[in-house]
Amino acid sequence: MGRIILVSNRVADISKAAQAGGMAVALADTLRSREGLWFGWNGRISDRRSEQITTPDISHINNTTIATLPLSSREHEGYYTGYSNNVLWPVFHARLDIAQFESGHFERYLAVNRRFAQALHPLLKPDDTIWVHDYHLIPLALELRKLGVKNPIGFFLHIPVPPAQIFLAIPEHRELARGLAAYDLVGLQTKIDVGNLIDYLQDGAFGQILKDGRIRAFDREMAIASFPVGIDVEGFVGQRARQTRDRSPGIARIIGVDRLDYTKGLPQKFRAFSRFLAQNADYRGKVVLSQIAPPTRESVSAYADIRNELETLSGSINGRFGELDWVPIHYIHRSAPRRTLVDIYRSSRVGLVTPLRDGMNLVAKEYIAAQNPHDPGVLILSRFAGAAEQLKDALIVNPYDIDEMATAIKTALEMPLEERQEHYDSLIDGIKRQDTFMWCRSFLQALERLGRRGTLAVPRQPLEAARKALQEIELARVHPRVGTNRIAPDPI
Ligand code: GDG
Repeated sequence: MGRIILVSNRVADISKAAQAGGMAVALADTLRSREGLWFGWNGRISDRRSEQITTPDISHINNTTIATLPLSSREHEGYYTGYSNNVLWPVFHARLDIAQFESGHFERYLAVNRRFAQALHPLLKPDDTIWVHDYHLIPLALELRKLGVKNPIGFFLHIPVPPAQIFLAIPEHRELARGLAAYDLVGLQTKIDVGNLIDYLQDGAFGQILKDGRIRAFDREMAIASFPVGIDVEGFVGQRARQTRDRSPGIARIIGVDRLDYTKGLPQKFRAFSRFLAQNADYRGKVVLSQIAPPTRESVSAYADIRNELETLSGSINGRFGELDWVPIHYIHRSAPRRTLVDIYRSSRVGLVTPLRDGMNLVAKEYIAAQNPHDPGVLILSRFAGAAEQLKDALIVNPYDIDEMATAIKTALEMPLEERQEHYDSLIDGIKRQDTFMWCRSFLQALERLGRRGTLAVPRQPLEAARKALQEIELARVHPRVGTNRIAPDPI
């Protein structure tokens, strides 16, 4: 069996993968069981001379080779901040209003991908399988193909794909599509993402769906399929340092854990909690919202704006409802140690996960995994998180609908034990089945199969599958007036 070559913007420290959590665990696990190489940026910003470097620093951990390169500050500004974080991240999360289409950044983005390809190329062997991660590196396969690389190359996008009309707003959308077409397999989080990408490729890049379900575009054929990212359930729950505390009677806690990002819907979440307190005076003094929101990408101005907005909002809500012995919102703008998250999740009555848009959202899965099966808490989940496609037994809400979220908070706090257990049983089952190891295995098996036989069983009618997924989420949504009752499908 050939080696696995992982490529990502940052290379995780595989000796500390368990603490990093999420997919670092699965990727490190794959590299443990098979010879491999992990290639990417080393996190350092050097001077201009580093733009000429195409010989990576090499180190070894067991049978894994780690190969990394620095970025110059000009590259960091154009490739990372300018294009990846100020264009691709907002547009793919359907925030055209925040995107900054400034000239020069795309060229820098391409140049870094080209330099990465030049540095990776001499390290490759003919039977390697290459797996590239995320939006920073869309053009990498095309740059490798230009250098003559014929190996199977797969790409996994961790963030959502926007509807075609939004994708089309990116000035360089066709260059990005051409880049995607250089992969053999493009993996996305959900069926809805697959539908969006195929829609775009047909309308914006004149792609065709072939009989076997693959897509032909720019004279290449690629398979596009969904591989929902999962968590390492046992690893996550098992890492707690002490016996987890169960919930204490008295004050019920609602927990939110989100990087402080404008996609995570934090102001809407705070407003919904405020609306809930305004409408349910009997709950004042009996419930708190604890929001852990570690800082990220602080050099990007939109992140400073969201931070200011949240600080103002939490201050005004606490000022309006708080008492000397009760503060309604605990807002923590710091990272919590990973092993304490299990404890915090488990002792919280409600998990409030309401992003405006999210590729998957692992916090939703971690919250359920941490629950006590005999007395589980309730997950409230945005219909716009990729996780909603799998976790339909959560209380599914529209994060733009403040009243609906306020109602869902009340429903969750008052849900009887039996109903909570029913929801939990069905959710934990799916989370255990589609865990992080299954995600990693199924993607690599699909890619290697494509490499060997050139075919892969993908849904023949991906657009139909996407439509069905959307309809199922709408059916699962909490109805604002009738609590957890599902909306009955229209009889006609
Ligand atoms: C991207 C996509 C997709 C958060 N706060 C703390 C902390 N975390 C951990 C959580 C969770 C992870 O970070 C966050 O993962 P998410 O999936 O929720 O979101 P993104 O960071 O936006 O990740 C996303 C994911 O990639 C994987 O494909 O699901 O849609 O946007 O594991 O627990 N960990 C610690 N302290 C914190 O304060 N230790």
